[in-house]
Amino acid sequence: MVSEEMVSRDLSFPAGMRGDHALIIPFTTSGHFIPLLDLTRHLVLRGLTVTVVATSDTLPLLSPLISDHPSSVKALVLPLCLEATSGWNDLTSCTRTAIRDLGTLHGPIRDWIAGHHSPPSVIISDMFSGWAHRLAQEVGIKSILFSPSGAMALSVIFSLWRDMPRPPPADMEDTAFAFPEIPNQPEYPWWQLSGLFRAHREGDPVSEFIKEAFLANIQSWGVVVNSFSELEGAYIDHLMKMVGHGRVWAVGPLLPVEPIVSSGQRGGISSILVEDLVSWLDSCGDRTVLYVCFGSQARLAEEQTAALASALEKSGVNFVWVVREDQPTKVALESFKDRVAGRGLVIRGWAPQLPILNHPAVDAFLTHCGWNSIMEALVAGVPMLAWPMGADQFVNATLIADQLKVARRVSEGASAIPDSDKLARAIREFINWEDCPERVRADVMRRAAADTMGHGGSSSENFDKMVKHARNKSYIL
Ligand code: AWU
Repeated sequence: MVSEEMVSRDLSFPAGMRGDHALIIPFTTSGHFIPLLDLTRHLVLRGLTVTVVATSDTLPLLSPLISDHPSSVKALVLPLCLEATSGWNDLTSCTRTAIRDLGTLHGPIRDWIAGHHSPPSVIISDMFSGWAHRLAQEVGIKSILFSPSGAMALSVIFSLWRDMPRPPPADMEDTAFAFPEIPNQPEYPWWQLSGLFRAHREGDPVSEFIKEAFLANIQSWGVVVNSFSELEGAYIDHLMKMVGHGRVWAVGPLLPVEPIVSSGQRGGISSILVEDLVSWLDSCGDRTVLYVCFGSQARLAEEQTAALASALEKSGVNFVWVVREDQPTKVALESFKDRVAGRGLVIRGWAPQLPILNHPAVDAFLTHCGWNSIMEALVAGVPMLAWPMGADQFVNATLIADQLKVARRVSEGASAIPDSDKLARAIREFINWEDCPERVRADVMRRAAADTMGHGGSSSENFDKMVKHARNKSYIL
């Protein structure tokens, strides 16, 4: 639990620490908050002191980091009550509201900086908190955009907000939108583009605020991406061209520095004891288990849950399936669990994803292609079955299935209801297939990911460069 002295009032950092103090402004959903906390931990390990803007909702996620580094990490808790998101249906509207509400912290943060005896020399803010770049300009310090999405996805996002393509007629959502200047010239139907972008309505105050925030992202002093050059080199280079400078640093994969197993509490309180989970996986043979999880936001509809349950049952494989606490399930999970007893483990709530992906029994990952899940699978060398649902996931699926070929597509879209026989067949074919091409390539990526974060690796060196630039007070803003 976070004690009173851990929460900043005027930050009792040693005086004269200016230039080594970074202000971190996250976004509140797990997929954004988790990687930025991992980045913050790496900043602290490189000697910076950090203040992390938190709300009552996010403070519990921050407390392990504060407990580990009480003299280097403080929380700036500001009063803000955010609406809880409940699934894709209203995810976009909740995200829009959360971005707007977080933007109201601009003034209080500016006042905090003005009154601070050792103010930060840099603000590092999440892609959804682009308003912070204007704040940084007001107080005369550098601002760095943190992208929890990959470089290819960020390239598409930047293109959309820069060029503002007009929506097609309402009944033509399959109209293709091309991005000819992005490497490999990707193109997507309108409905697969960012929901946040598609919700833009000219003249609407929230829409205009969000658009300004994304344009500020493009104009930020620097960009940090949770990716690595061996994975997305061409897209990282493209981002440098888009922003017009070289201060684009790929520093991923961002993962906790502590031992994988202890990270059972990463991003949430696990609904299952990690020890019980590990012993269940130990009881399965190596490379015999399919892990099924669709991130922290997606909730399947009842028909989708039923189709997936049927496919898992028919496939005959071992599986770990994460079903969100608030996910409606007409499928009587109890009788389903009885029928698959011994080979199927259903985790209702929050799962310790890292210990699962890194267990030798886990052979493949049925994922929605959220970027953190992709990075975690690649670090573990686990090939994926791709079911992109929204946000940047269609772009991510292009990268991992069509270009890197470390994944196979099995479904597409937040409302898709997969054919359970076809899905069962795809799962059965994929599991425990000795020289499955995707697994071979996933192992290549595993080694590349380990090298890049290791001493002398490109991401490790990029991180050092980013910190050096951020500390350097002589930079012209
Ligand atoms: P992930 O990025 O996989 O998925 P979302 O939560 O959907 O995050 C953006 O964040 C993505 O690019 C978007 O596509 C959007 C969003 N986790 C866990 O530990 N246990 C669980 O039961 C469920 C999730 C962790 C998981 C990962 C994160 C989810 C950046 O998808 O390990 O770190 O939560 O992030």
